[in-house]
Amino acid sequence: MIIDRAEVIVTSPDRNFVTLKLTTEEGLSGLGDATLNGRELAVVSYLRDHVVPILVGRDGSCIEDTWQFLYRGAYWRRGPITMAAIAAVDMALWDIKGKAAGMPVYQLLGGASRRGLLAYGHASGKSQEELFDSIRAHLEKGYHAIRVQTGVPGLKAIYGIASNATNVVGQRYDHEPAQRGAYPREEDWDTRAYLRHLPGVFEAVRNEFGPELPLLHDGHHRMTPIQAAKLGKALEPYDLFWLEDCTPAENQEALRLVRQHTTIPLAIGEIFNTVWDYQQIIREQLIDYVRSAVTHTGGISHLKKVLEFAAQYQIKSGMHGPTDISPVGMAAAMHLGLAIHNFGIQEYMQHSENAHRVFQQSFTWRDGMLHPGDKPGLGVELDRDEAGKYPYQRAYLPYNRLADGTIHDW
Ligand code: CS2
Ligand code: MG
Repeated sequence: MIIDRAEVIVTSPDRNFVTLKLTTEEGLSGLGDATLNGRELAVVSYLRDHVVPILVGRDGSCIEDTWQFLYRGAYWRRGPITMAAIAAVDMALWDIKGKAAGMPVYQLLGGASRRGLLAYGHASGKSQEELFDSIRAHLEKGYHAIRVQTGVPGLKAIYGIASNATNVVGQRYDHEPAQRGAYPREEDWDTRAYLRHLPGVFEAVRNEFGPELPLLHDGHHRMTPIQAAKLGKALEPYDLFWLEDCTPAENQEALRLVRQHTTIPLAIGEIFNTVWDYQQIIREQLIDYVRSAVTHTGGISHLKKVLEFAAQYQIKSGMHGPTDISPVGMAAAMHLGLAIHNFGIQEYMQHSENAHRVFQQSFTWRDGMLHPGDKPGLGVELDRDEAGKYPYQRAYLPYNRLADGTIHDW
């Protein structure tokens, strides 16, 4: 199965996506997601300038060997750009292997461990009324688990909060994608105001929607360890499924302090790239869910290793699935999630209709659960004509400042 062609396709149906397409001499093709939100072209160059020239002519059936060749061979290991590029190659090779075998990728990974994948969506609102409307809209769309993000009195713009009331699934692209434009948008932040406001919001949500609905929250790296501990304690009565990214977790030790004070489940890792980023927090059981995306963690081959390591400590998966993970990356997550034993939950934010036209997919979404489908490979095809209608557009994630002008984690 010699790789004959490797192409990098950039398309922007409502947001930018970077896709690697590998084709073998036999004419089998595979797709891999290499999208790095707001820094897309860096991965394009890494692939086009450094990876494509050494892929062509290799035996595409050797997935692990190709992974090691790209990881060890580069000498410069880890990091989001390298690992997104390797992930794209890895996904594309699993896709090809599945097509060659006539099996969906989850079968090659050991077969299904469950009927489907519980998925959560993103509800948000500036006010309680908008938030409740958004939660109701998600319930109507079939979600059985919901992430709750809220505006904070006194703050104008917060990442993850839709800026208008039409926060209906599939219709709102005004939050979370990197914003198109020449310069990143500035938002504002005040941690004390947030800590005062959030517990009351969860109390109101529980009173309105009852005790059973799994609720999640993303702290987006904004708290110090002691602030995170305080928030975890304050949220305990509302029985959250998880509190995500409570601190900037590249300081893995910070989580020890959080753990000493609260039993709230912790989820971390959407900005991690390798098992090495998880070494301490998994071994010391400082988290409950691994948030990595297949796209940003070296592909199916590497994330599977991270999740198997996590399984030894009863830590589960909670794979990243906002709209900056392309339909190809989402498909890879679904195949992996279906096969592993320690699946927890899958984030599923839903792509726009234009994105669905570019990427033809075979997954199903029923009763709050995802399933990757049974087409051979990953089950996604890319329509080149549709992709060509949407050229790349410069886009940046926002940043934020405190009232005195200090830049803060967003
Ligand atoms: C968020 C993401 O989905 C999440 O949990 O944290 O929206 C994240 O900020 C973006 O993927 C960044 O690209
Ligand atoms: Mg997050």
